[in-house]
Amino acid sequence: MDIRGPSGHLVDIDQLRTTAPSQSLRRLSELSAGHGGSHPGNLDGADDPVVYEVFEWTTGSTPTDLLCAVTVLYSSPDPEQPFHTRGHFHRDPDGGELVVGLEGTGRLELLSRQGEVRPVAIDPLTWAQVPPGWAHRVTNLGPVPLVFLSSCSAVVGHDYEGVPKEPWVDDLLGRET
Ligand code: PAN
Ligand code: ZN
Repeated sequence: MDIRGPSGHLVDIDQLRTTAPSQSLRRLSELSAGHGGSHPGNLDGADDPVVYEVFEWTTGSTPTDLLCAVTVLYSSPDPEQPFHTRGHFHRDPDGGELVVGLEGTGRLELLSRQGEVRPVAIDPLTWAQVPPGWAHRVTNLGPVPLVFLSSCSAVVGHDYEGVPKEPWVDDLLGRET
């Protein structure tokens, strides 16, 4: 059975933009520490590209409700500085997450409060788990957009404080794993 749509892709990004009830994006300048150092102010769209878009659905806002997100993480023009998501801890220390790769290839990176880093490969239709208490981000290591689905409690909360903007993993080492 072929589960791909007419475009040959599992995910139709234009359709996500039309239908997803909650949408956000991050540009390079917001993530600058890991993407080529400092960026001058007043960057225009070409100099300050969209690094990723996030599309979210939720069943409600109680602890038993679920949040589902699809992130489209674009491929960096510089393979030495691959694009990654910002990364966060969950405010709920018991709140883990399921991550499922849909398109493209990359790496889920886990970071403990003690500074331990665990890289996990992300490939199409493979899944990985974010254990409760670990910060997490995803890095695109391929030439095409990395699209992945995340699911967790709707009230898990995102905490970006104390999460380093710098790369957590040596990217050349990471590509060999
Ligand atoms: C994901 C992330 C998404 C964007 O849905 O929120 O990939 O990453 P940042 O939140 O770090 O910008 C998730 O982990 N939800 O909990
Ligand atoms: Zn999360």
